[in-house]
Amino acid sequence: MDFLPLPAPAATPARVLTIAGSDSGGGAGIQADMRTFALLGVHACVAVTAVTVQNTVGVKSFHEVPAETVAGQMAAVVPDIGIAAAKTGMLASAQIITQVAATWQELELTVPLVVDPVSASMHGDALLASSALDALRDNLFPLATLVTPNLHEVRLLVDIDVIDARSQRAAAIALHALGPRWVLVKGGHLPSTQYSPDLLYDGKDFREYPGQRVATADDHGAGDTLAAATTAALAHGFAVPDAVAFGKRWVTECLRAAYPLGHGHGPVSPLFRLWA
Ligand code: PXL
Repeated sequence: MDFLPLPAPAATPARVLTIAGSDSGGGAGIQADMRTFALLGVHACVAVTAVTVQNTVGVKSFHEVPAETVAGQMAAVVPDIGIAAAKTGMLASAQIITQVAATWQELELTVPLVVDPVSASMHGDALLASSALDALRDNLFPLATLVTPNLHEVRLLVDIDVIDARSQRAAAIALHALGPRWVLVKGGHLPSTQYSPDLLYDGKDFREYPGQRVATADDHGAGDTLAAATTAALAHGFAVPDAVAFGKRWVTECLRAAYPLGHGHGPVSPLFRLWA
């Protein structure tokens, strides 16, 4: 597959900002983002939102970072380092979401923003307070270039059960009405054995990304990796449909390279690029 151009040694790479939670198991969250950004030759700045206590079996608990510290991290890096795109992952609470949205506006950021509305781990453990859904819909979605919910998150956000292509379109329309420029309704949890069909919508046209389904139980961090690779492509100036196509190809390769780890679900792996 084609990759993004790597920066020359000692040349400053494209920069992005990830606003996300830490996964102590190293498979999802910030750690997934950093792995993908590094292997795509992108420098990632980080605003940590929460420290999760988890392994490959589940999330035991998490500790939220104070909202003003999240804002402080954003305000420290943006004017100094400069970013070409940003991504949000686990945001934990309504206070953090509200603060991230306010800070985004105070910093007058106009670069692409990918909002992955992380609500739970693959084990079903909550990573977002249920009281935070309003803040996500009202404060952050209108600032987003692209939102990337999975089917569980679609249900929480717009109360639609996606079971087929028709309901996937209905969900895209309902989500787009919340204000993001583009919506990607991910079909990874649909009951297809051959494809993992994602649907992109901008209020006008639907674009389908069939995607080969990779049969593996080691898919921890897949959503984060898709959103991170898409963000990296946006930082390189790709249009949204091309950035999504790139992200989809990248996560498919990472799923093929996923490895077993611990006693639960191993992580998708961008390390394949080291040998590619
Ligand atoms: O994959 C979603 C996700 C995002 N961020 C953190 C996580 C997870 C899933 O477990 O732990 C910190």
